[in-house]
Amino acid sequence: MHRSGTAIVTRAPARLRPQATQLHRKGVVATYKLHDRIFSNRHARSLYTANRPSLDTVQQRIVQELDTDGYALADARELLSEEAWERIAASAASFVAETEAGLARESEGGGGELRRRAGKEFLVRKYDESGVVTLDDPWLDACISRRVIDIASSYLQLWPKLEHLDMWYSLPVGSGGERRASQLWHRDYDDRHLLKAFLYLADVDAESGPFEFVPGSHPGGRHAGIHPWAPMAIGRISEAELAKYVPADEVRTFTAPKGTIIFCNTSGLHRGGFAEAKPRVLSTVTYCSPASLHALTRRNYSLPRGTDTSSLDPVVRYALS
Ligand SMILES: O=C(O)CCC(=O)C(=O)O
Repeated sequence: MHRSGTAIVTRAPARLRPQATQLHRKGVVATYKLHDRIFSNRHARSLYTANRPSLDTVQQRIVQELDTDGYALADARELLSEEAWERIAASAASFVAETEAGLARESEGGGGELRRRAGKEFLVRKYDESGVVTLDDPWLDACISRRVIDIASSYLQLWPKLEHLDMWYSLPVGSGGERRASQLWHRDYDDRHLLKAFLYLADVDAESGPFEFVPGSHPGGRHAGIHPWAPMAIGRISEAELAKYVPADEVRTFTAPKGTIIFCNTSGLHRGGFAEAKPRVLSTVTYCSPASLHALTRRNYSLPRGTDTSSLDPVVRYALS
């Protein structure tokens, strides 16, 4: 979740807003750079180096593919137990049932309780900006399992922070609609040390808004220089603009069955969720560096007050702190 405003912007008189916004941006960028180079990320890197996990072959493959291409695919059951997967699938079924009941109420003139943002009405979120998530939540439990979090730390080469967690229901927008917001090509502002995972909770075909990515557009990749990542840059890139640099057949479109996990450094070029005919349902998680939480982003969830995290693995406690 974006850190969009500070007092310097919100309290500035209207005529001074542009200057205040500029000042705010400069401050945020400088804070991010300091935390990335010197303050918090240095510590997160040394924690990783001192506690390097040993990865199995599935984890190694994923990290290697992330390094080369900026994305990697896996089946949920390669990383999670059958029971863990069944629990996630059951919580997805409840979310879908609640969402579809809410949509039915809306179409009858009632509703209003579904979590949707202005400008992004096509997306219903389970938590949005303020989820209270218990440690036994099936998706959180998977995201803090060593099997998954060790992929994040090994790819990012630091102990990561778990910044964002949600389940999404992308509404069909009908054919002939126009892409908006994250349905357009963009790089995420969150961090350059970024790893998202999307777990498809229903089969995704061309009509249900597959996630798409330009392989090699992540930092360090062969296409990193196309409208390169910069802190706080949120520009969208048109299809025609992208085509100047990347032939259409290089773009990866992830139509895939239920249970597929897409790991991706989304500071690379990506888009998705343009569901024309069928809804798309997925769980998503974002791991980032501490510098991002200091300067660019805020968590979208919290643990219930009083949650005891003392018995958690230190890397997990760090991710949630
Ligand atoms: O919904 C999608 O597939 C795109 C998501 C996206 O742009 C993001 O998570 O940054």
